[in-house]
Amino acid sequence: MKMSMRMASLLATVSFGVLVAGQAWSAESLQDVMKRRGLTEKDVLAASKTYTPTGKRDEFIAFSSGGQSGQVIIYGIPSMRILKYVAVFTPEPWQGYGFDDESKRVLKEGSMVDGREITFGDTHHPAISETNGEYDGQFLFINDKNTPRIAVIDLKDFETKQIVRNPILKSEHGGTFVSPNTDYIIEAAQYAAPLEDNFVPLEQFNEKYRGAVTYWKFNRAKGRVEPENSFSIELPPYSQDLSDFGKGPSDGFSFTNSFCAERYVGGIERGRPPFEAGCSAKDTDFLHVVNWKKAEELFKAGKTKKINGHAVIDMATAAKEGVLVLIPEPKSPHGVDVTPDGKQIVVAGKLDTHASVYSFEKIQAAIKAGKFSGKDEYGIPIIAMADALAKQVEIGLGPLHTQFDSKPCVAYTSVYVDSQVAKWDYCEGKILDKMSVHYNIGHLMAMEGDSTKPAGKYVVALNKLAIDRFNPVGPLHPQNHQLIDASNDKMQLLYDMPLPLGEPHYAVAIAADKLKPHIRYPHGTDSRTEEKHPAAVRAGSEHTDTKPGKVEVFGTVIRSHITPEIIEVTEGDEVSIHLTNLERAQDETHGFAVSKHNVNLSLEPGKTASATFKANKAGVYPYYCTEFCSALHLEMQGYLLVKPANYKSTGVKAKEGVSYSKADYDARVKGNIDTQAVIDSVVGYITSVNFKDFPQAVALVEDATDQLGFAKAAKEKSEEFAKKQDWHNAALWAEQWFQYQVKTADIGLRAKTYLEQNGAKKVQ
Ligand code: CUK
Ligand code: CUA
Repeated sequence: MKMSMRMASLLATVSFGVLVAGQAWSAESLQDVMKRRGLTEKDVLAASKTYTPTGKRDEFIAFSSGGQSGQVIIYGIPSMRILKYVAVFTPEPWQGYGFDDESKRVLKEGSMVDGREITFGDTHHPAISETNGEYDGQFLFINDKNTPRIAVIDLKDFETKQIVRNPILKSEHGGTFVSPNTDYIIEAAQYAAPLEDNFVPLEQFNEKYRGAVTYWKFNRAKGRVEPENSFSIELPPYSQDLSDFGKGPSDGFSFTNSFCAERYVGGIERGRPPFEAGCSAKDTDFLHVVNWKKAEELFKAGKTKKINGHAVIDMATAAKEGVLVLIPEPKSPHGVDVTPDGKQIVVAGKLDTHASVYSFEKIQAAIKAGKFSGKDEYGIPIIAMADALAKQVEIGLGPLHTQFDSKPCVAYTSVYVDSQVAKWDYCEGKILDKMSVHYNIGHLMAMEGDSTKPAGKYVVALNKLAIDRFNPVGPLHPQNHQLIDASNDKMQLLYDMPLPLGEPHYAVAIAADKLKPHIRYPHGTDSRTEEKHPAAVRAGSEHTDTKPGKVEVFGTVIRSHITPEIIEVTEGDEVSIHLTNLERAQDETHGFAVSKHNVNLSLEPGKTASATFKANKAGVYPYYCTEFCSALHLEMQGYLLVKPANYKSTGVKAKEGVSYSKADYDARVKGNIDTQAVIDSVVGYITSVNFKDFPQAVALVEDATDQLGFAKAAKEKSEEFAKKQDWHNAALWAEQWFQYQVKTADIGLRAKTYLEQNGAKKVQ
């Protein structure tokens, strides 16, 4: 019969699939597989340390910069499975980012620059929010080196909520790092430039070009940066580089190092040696030590000047008030990392073989005693290296970045030129172990390894090149993140993971159980403002407002239809479509795309999102759901009809493709009654076991109950039409009733399988 799809056969298919999966073990032994795949015992041991069986989860979650993609990459450790790319500075269609009105607003906060739209970002350093110096898993921040700005990502839903553009920098690098209670987020300059937005000839580099470090005030309750409560400190044009906040005894201070303190200005085309020569000529650059608590007092006391509307403490004030001192550091340094106890600061220089360990106590003593070796050209006091240094440890060629282990005094430093990870003791000043990684390591990441309580266990080497490591995919290669087991004295290399999304400079990893993201939004949430969306509607209250030149649709989506299914507008109208996902079920996201109009929404359960566009060309434009959400996903469709401005209806009546008789109706109803028997048997099983002890199953049962409710409503409609002997509509509604039954059965079976696999027990 025309409309039928037998429930029994559907059920048979589903349960057959489960059976086959259960029997899929082959007779091959481990030895057979090792032989067939050429694996050594060491390989198998490494595999057993990363392999994560189906259904099992990771112990740590890593947030990696997505480099030139302007995004953030999330993956699990030790499985190294990529879980998500979070859209931050660049449009990303899957998440609807830059395609729905709500996220466009966020993206535009940082993308409109002097009338140009920036659709590229260069993310470098992600930072997880901290409480008392420990990762708390609430927020993630990340910077853009190219168009200086930072973003706030809320880890309740892993969405970007805010982008703030730096009002004075033209280039930055040393962000984002957070103070121990996340009251400030640091963003430091890279390539010096005038802080105002004007032209200044390079000849005035020393006099007019400047660096700066910005302290962005973060309001944790609101989950937003407050630009009006943020300030910067003007710095000399020394090419500031990485930064870190003090903690424990050094809380209240921050550290920013630099390269090219030579202030060399290149100009190959003018016959001068290039930047790289002039910027590395001297033996030392400067570590900037900032007393930011004092700077905050100056800011609050109004001892600032305004540049582009932003409060800046100038260098003279900073020097006079003891906010800023400099310490020489050897040579073209890169990473600056404060030890977990906050007592020491590790600096590693690209062109020096040592890690230099500075003592915060010594720095403080020198500042208190006024013991300075002199001042730089800008009047900033300099502490002699010898008066601040605790020790220097020979690490290898090109040490870059340092992270810390859960064991006291143990640090890991990436060694760029040697392509090694060095494990060393910064208290004793000795190397403990060295391991070669692939070419060439930039940052490395230990678990919670820059917090006050590192978690140990794993280190990941973030290698810049993949070269021959993976199957070739053309001249542009992915990067290679290598997982290292760091739980024993000797490090062991476990796994190579290609990362194909820009250059991930830095990454941070947090214990997975600290993250508690939402499963769904409260009904009708604007996820970007986290408030009730003004255009949210419930089932049955969908409507369309038409005004001259403007059509506004207030609709809903749920398995497997979009309400409305037909949207009629006139050429030239501005069209706004607001859609609310009515689903409560986990992972029942619907998409919404309109042919040729650059619209794609991602509607997670409970979310409301909008698309506004100009219907500038008459025509017929199908729209549909872009997520394969159910068996009838392809039928989750509709038409946007854009009529010409002067269109007159021809009065043509539609002819149905097929018309249904009483016999069709009766057959459909009989089928539905059989289907109900199957559903009842699944329900019988579920209620016969302790399903209430399984939150996952409870959620599925709730969803199934919802669907069964819809089935009941459709059944009543079909019966109304049957009473009027309108067999055509009665049969169609009977079919809709059946569709809801299919959804109920699908979810019920998922619950049944889950309960069987998780050891549900019979209840009396
Ligand atoms: S940077 Cu790329 S390796 Cu931007 Cu932190 Cu050091
Ligand atoms: Cu909703 Cu496909």
